Amino acid sequence: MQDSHISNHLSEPQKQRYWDDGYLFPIPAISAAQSKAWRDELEEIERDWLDNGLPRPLAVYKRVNAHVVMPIAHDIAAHPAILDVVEGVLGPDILLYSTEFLIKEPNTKHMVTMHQDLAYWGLGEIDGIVTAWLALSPATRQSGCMDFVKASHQSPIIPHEDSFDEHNLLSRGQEIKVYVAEEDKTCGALDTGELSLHHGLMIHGSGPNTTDNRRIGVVIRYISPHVKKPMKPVIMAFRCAGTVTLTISNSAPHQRACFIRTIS
Ligand SMILES: O=C(O)CCC(=O)C(=O)O
Repeated sequence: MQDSHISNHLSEPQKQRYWDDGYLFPIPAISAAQSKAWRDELEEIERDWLDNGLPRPLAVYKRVNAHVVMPIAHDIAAHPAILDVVEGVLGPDILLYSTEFLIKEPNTKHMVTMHQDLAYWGLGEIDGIVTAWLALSPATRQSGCMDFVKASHQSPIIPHEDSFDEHNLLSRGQEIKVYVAEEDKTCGALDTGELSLHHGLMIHGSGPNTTDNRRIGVVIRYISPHVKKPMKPVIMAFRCAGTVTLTISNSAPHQRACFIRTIS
Protein backbone atom coordinates (compact mmCIF):
# COMPACT_ATOMS: atom_id res chain seq x y z
CA MET A 1 0.00 0.00 0.00
CA GLN A 2 1.34 3.45 -0.87
CA ASP A 3 -0.15 6.80 0.03
CA SER A 4 -0.08 9.82 -2.23
CA HIS A 5 3.43 11.00 -2.80
CA ILE A 6 4.62 14.56 -2.87
CA SER A 7 8.15 15.00 -4.17
CA ASN A 8 10.50 14.70 -1.24
CA HIS A 9 13.90 15.53 -2.72
CA LEU A 10 16.67 16.85 -0.48
CA SER A 11 17.64 20.50 -0.89
CA GLU A 12 21.25 21.40 -1.69
CA PRO A 13 21.88 22.57 1.92
CA GLN A 14 20.47 19.26 3.22
CA LYS A 15 22.79 17.31 0.91
CA GLN A 16 25.72 19.42 2.06
CA ARG A 17 24.82 18.75 5.71
CA TYR A 18 24.72 15.01 5.03
CA TRP A 19 28.21 15.05 3.53
CA ASP A 20 29.59 17.37 6.25
CA ASP A 21 28.07 15.61 9.27
CA GLY A 22 27.68 12.04 7.93
CA TYR A 23 24.01 11.98 8.91
CA LEU A 24 20.83 13.91 8.28
CA PHE A 25 17.65 14.00 10.36
CA PRO A 26 14.79 14.45 10.96
CA ILE A 27 13.41 14.10 7.45
CA PRO A 28 9.59 13.97 7.37
CA ALA A 29 8.83 11.30 4.78
CA ILE A 30 5.78 9.15 5.52
CA SER A 31 2.32 10.31 6.56
CA ALA A 32 0.87 9.43 9.95
CA ALA A 33 -1.81 7.32 8.24
CA GLN A 34 0.70 5.33 6.19
CA SER A 35 3.02 4.85 9.17
CA LYS A 36 0.13 3.53 11.24
CA ALA A 37 -0.97 1.23 8.42
CA TRP A 38 2.55 -0.21 8.18
CA ARG A 39 2.82 -0.63 11.94
CA ASP A 40 -0.57 -2.37 12.05
CA GLU A 41 0.43 -4.66 9.17
CA LEU A 42 3.76 -5.49 10.81
CA GLU A 43 2.08 -6.28 14.12
CA GLU A 44 -0.48 -8.45 12.34
CA ILE A 45 2.37 -10.38 10.74
CA GLU A 46 4.03 -10.71 14.13
CA ARG A 47 0.83 -12.31 15.45
CA ASP A 48 -0.10 -14.41 12.42
CA TRP A 49 3.26 -15.62 11.12
CA LEU A 50 4.51 -16.92 14.43
CA ASP A 51 3.14 -20.36 13.87
CA ASN A 52 2.76 -20.73 10.15
CA GLY A 53 5.54 -23.21 9.49
CA LEU A 54 8.26 -20.84 8.38
CA PRO A 55 11.59 -22.67 8.03
CA ARG A 56 13.15 -20.23 10.47
CA PRO A 57 11.67 -18.08 13.26
CA LEU A 58 10.00 -14.84 12.15
CA ALA A 59 12.57 -12.89 14.18
CA VAL A 60 15.22 -14.04 11.70
CA TYR A 61 13.29 -12.75 8.71
CA LYS A 62 12.64 -9.43 10.43
CA ARG A 63 16.39 -8.98 10.80
CA VAL A 64 17.86 -10.54 7.66
CA ASN A 65 16.76 -9.44 4.19
CA ALA A 66 13.19 -8.84 5.30
CA HIS A 67 12.34 -7.41 1.87
CA VAL A 68 12.83 -10.84 0.29
CA VAL A 69 10.37 -12.57 2.60
CA MET A 70 7.97 -9.91 3.90
CA PRO A 71 6.11 -7.91 1.24
CA ILE A 72 5.63 -5.04 3.70
CA ALA A 73 9.40 -4.60 3.96
CA HIS A 74 9.66 -4.39 0.18
CA ASP A 75 6.77 -1.88 0.08
CA ILE A 76 8.51 0.35 2.60
CA ALA A 77 11.95 0.14 0.99
CA ALA A 78 10.55 0.90 -2.48
CA HIS A 79 8.29 3.75 -1.34
CA PRO A 80 8.89 6.77 -3.60
CA ALA A 81 8.95 9.22 -0.67
CA ILE A 82 11.95 7.38 0.76
CA LEU A 83 13.64 6.84 -2.61
CA ASP A 84 13.38 10.58 -3.35
CA VAL A 85 15.38 11.27 -0.18
CA VAL A 86 17.94 8.58 -0.96
CA GLU A 87 18.41 9.95 -4.46
CA GLY A 88 19.85 13.08 -2.86
CA VAL A 89 22.79 10.98 -1.66
CA LEU A 90 23.19 8.21 -4.26
CA GLY A 91 21.77 9.83 -7.39
CA PRO A 92 18.96 8.35 -9.51
CA ASP A 93 20.28 4.78 -9.76
CA ILE A 94 19.46 3.04 -6.51
CA LEU A 95 19.78 -0.56 -5.40
CA LEU A 96 18.27 -2.04 -2.27
CA TYR A 97 20.93 -3.89 -0.30
CA SER A 98 19.06 -4.92 2.86
CA THR A 99 16.01 -4.19 4.99
CA GLU A 100 15.41 -5.07 8.61
CA PHE A 101 12.99 -4.27 11.39
CA LEU A 102 14.97 -3.26 14.46
CA ILE A 103 12.53 -3.30 17.33
CA LYS A 104 13.12 -2.56 20.99
CA GLU A 105 10.32 -3.81 23.16
CA PRO A 106 9.05 -1.59 26.01
CA ASN A 107 11.26 -1.41 29.09
CA THR A 108 13.96 -3.73 27.81
CA LYS A 109 17.73 -3.52 27.95
CA HIS A 110 18.35 -4.03 24.26
CA MET A 111 20.86 -1.59 22.84
CA VAL A 112 23.34 -1.24 20.00
CA THR A 113 27.00 -0.59 20.79
CA MET A 114 28.80 2.19 18.95
CA HIS A 115 30.03 0.88 15.60
CA GLN A 116 30.63 1.68 11.93
CA ASP A 117 28.51 -0.37 9.54
CA LEU A 118 31.24 -0.68 6.94
CA ALA A 119 33.62 -2.21 9.48
CA TYR A 120 32.09 -5.62 8.88
CA TRP A 121 30.40 -5.53 5.49
CA GLY A 122 33.45 -6.25 3.35
CA LEU A 123 32.72 -3.33 1.04
CA GLY A 124 35.71 -1.18 1.95
CA GLU A 125 35.45 2.51 2.78
CA ILE A 126 32.86 3.77 0.37
CA ASP A 127 30.45 6.64 -0.13
CA GLY A 128 28.04 4.66 -2.31
CA ILE A 129 25.97 3.21 0.49
CA VAL A 130 23.52 4.97 2.75
CA THR A 131 21.22 3.79 5.52
CA ALA A 132 17.71 5.20 5.76
CA TRP A 133 16.19 4.58 9.20
CA LEU A 134 12.42 5.02 9.30
CA ALA A 135 10.61 5.42 12.62
CA LEU A 136 7.27 3.58 12.84
CA SER A 137 6.97 4.74 16.46
CA PRO A 138 8.63 7.66 18.26
CA ALA A 139 12.40 7.15 18.53
CA THR A 140 13.49 9.34 21.43
CA ARG A 141 16.38 9.40 23.87
CA GLN A 142 14.09 7.47 26.27
CA SER A 143 12.98 4.86 23.74
CA GLY A 144 16.52 4.27 22.42
CA CYS A 145 16.96 6.40 19.32
CA MET A 146 20.27 6.31 17.47
CA ASP A 147 23.24 8.38 18.61
CA PHE A 148 25.65 9.68 16.00
CA VAL A 149 29.18 11.05 16.31
CA LYS A 150 29.18 14.09 14.09
CA ALA A 151 31.60 13.95 11.13
CA SER A 152 33.00 10.57 12.25
CA HIS A 153 32.36 9.26 8.71
CA GLN A 154 35.51 11.15 7.77
CA SER A 155 37.62 8.61 9.66
CA PRO A 156 38.69 5.33 8.10
CA ILE A 157 37.38 2.02 9.40
CA ILE A 158 38.42 1.80 13.05
CA PRO A 159 39.12 -1.57 14.75
CA HIS A 160 36.10 -3.22 16.38
CA GLU A 161 35.75 -6.07 18.84
CA ASP A 162 32.89 -8.52 19.42
CA SER A 163 31.25 -8.40 22.84
CA PHE A 164 28.49 -11.02 22.31
CA ASP A 165 26.45 -9.21 24.96
CA GLU A 166 22.97 -10.79 25.22
CA HIS A 167 21.35 -7.35 25.18
CA ASN A 168 23.18 -6.16 22.08
CA LEU A 169 21.01 -6.18 18.97
CA LEU A 170 24.06 -6.56 16.72
CA SER A 171 24.72 -10.19 15.81
CA ARG A 172 28.14 -10.37 17.47
CA GLY A 173 27.86 -7.29 19.65
CA GLN A 174 30.37 -5.44 17.48
CA GLU A 175 31.82 -2.38 19.19
CA ILE A 176 34.32 0.21 18.13
CA LYS A 177 37.53 0.06 20.14
CA VAL A 178 37.60 3.75 20.99
CA TYR A 179 35.85 5.47 23.85
CA VAL A 180 33.01 7.76 22.75
CA ALA A 181 32.18 10.42 25.34
CA GLU A 182 28.50 11.16 25.96
CA GLU A 183 29.00 14.79 24.95
CA ASP A 184 30.25 13.67 21.53
CA LYS A 185 26.97 11.90 20.77
CA THR A 186 24.18 13.58 18.81
CA CYS A 187 20.77 12.19 19.68
CA GLY A 188 18.99 11.31 16.42
CA ALA A 189 15.43 11.57 17.76
CA LEU A 190 12.67 10.93 15.21
CA ASP A 191 8.93 11.14 15.29
CA THR A 192 6.77 8.50 13.64
CA GLY A 193 7.12 8.72 9.86
CA GLU A 194 10.45 10.55 9.97
CA LEU A 195 13.70 9.28 8.52
CA SER A 196 17.34 9.66 9.31
CA LEU A 197 20.15 8.97 6.87
CA HIS A 198 23.62 7.89 7.86
CA HIS A 199 26.88 7.18 6.06
CA GLY A 200 28.45 3.71 6.23
CA LEU A 201 31.44 5.01 8.17
CA MET A 202 29.37 6.96 10.70
CA ILE A 203 30.04 5.91 14.31
CA HIS A 204 26.63 5.23 15.81
CA GLY A 205 24.74 3.13 18.33
CA SER A 206 21.66 3.35 20.55
CA GLY A 207 20.57 2.91 24.16
CA PRO A 208 17.77 0.86 25.74
CA ASN A 209 14.05 1.53 25.52
CA THR A 210 12.89 2.74 28.93
CA THR A 211 9.38 3.67 27.75
CA ASP A 212 6.12 1.73 27.72
CA ASN A 213 5.95 1.77 23.91
CA ARG A 214 7.73 -0.30 21.29
CA ARG A 215 10.52 1.42 19.41
CA ILE A 216 10.08 0.25 15.84
CA GLY A 217 12.74 1.15 13.30
CA VAL A 218 12.91 0.05 9.68
CA VAL A 219 16.56 0.03 8.68
CA ILE A 220 17.03 0.16 4.91
CA ARG A 221 20.44 0.08 3.25
CA TYR A 222 20.69 1.40 -0.28
CA ILE A 223 23.70 1.06 -2.52
CA SER A 224 24.88 2.68 -5.72
CA PRO A 225 25.42 0.43 -8.76
CA HIS A 226 29.00 1.73 -8.93
CA VAL A 227 29.96 0.00 -5.72
CA LYS A 228 32.43 -2.81 -6.19
CA LYS A 229 32.90 -5.56 -3.71
CA PRO A 230 36.53 -6.37 -3.06
CA MET A 231 36.03 -9.87 -1.73
CA LYS A 232 33.68 -12.83 -1.82
CA PRO A 233 30.89 -13.67 -1.29
CA VAL A 234 28.98 -11.79 -3.94
CA ILE A 235 26.23 -9.58 -2.65
CA MET A 236 22.71 -9.36 -3.96
CA ALA A 237 20.88 -6.13 -4.42
CA PHE A 238 17.56 -5.23 -6.03
CA ARG A 239 16.95 -2.35 -8.38
CA CYS A 240 14.66 0.25 -6.78
CA ALA A 241 15.09 3.20 -9.09
CA GLY A 242 16.98 4.25 -12.18
CA THR A 243 19.07 2.12 -14.48
CA VAL A 244 21.32 -0.73 -13.58
CA THR A 245 23.38 -2.82 -15.94
CA LEU A 246 23.36 -6.42 -14.86
CA THR A 247 26.88 -7.56 -14.17
CA ILE A 248 27.61 -10.85 -12.54
CA SER A 249 31.10 -11.98 -11.88
CA ASN A 250 32.31 -14.36 -9.24
CA SER A 251 35.88 -14.60 -10.30
CA ALA A 252 37.22 -11.13 -11.01
CA PRO A 253 39.35 -9.91 -8.13
CA HIS A 254 37.29 -6.74 -7.94
CA GLN A 255 33.90 -8.03 -8.82
CA ARG A 256 30.85 -5.90 -9.20
CA ALA A 257 27.94 -6.52 -6.91
CA CYS A 258 25.53 -9.10 -8.25
CA PHE A 259 22.10 -7.70 -8.98
CA ILE A 260 19.38 -10.23 -9.41
CA ARG A 261 15.92 -8.75 -9.54
CA THR A 262 14.01 -5.67 -10.52
CA ILE A 263 11.68 -4.26 -7.89
CA SER A 264 9.48 -1.82 -9.78
O1 LIG B 1 18.25 0.83 15.41
C1 LIG B 1 19.24 1.02 16.11
O2 LIG B 1 19.15 1.29 17.29
C2 LIG B 1 20.63 0.92 15.51
C3 LIG B 1 20.59 0.84 14.03
C4 LIG B 1 21.93 0.69 13.39
O3 LIG B 1 22.91 0.38 13.99
C5 LIG B 1 22.00 0.96 11.96
O4 LIG B 1 21.01 1.37 11.37
O5 LIG B 1 23.09 0.79 11.37
